[in-house]
Amino acid sequence: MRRPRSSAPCSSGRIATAGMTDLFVREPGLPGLLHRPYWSAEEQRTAVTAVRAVTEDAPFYQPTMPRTGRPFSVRMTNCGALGWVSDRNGGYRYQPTHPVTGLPWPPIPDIILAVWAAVAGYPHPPEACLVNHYAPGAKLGLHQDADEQDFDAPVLSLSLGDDCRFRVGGTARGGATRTLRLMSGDVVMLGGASRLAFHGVDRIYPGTSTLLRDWFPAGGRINLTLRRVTKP
Ligand code: MD3
Ligand code: FE
Repeated sequence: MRRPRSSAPCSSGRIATAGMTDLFVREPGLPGLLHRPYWSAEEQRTAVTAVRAVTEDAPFYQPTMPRTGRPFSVRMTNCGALGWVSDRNGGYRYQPTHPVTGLPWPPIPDIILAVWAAVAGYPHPPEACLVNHYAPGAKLGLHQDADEQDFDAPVLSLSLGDDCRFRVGGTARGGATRTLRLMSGDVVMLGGASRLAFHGVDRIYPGTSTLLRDWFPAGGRINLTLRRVTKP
């Protein structure tokens, strides 16, 4: 069920060669994408407690697609100065307040900011931390993250709870894609050539983690996506 912490993070990767990236696995054919286990089990529990506190002030809501109003199967909330939201009339955008409560987003917890500081290699803090909750059966179609003004900063993803099948391709729609299995505690960083790669979540694997059991008895996955939105 759980990957032993001592095992190689991903059998298909090879180890990069410079600086912090020594600790990452580079995926062949995906330059700029780095993937590795990051948080220990204890750190994962600390992070869940912090994210749960965020959602008490900024509850998960169900975003809808621009124009059609079709609901996402993923529920979302945010912390940080700016949050990513979507609805039928406003479309995809960043805004400083929760679309349901109207309140400012809570601050990004320190344990999450610390990952950016250690990993991102970018000299300014993230402005947005999107919190996605995938119940069993939820998925996220292939898309690009292009609602930001700053594509120089990487995007950093942290996974908590059940494993998922993550799909990533190139920067053009319709090209070849490949899949990675993301597990609780993993970090993925998308920078450089992969910053505008198409990506999505095909499915989650219910029952592969007990981390969120007390919060979501049916299981599920939480993804934290850290982004720079504006140019510094
Ligand atoms: C690859 N979330 O919220 S995070 C999203 O697991 C989103 O919830 C997924 O895609 C999730 O927009 C994937 C990993 C991720 C984030 C940004 C990327 C992968 C990326 C940008 C470029 C390429
Ligand atoms: Fe995305």
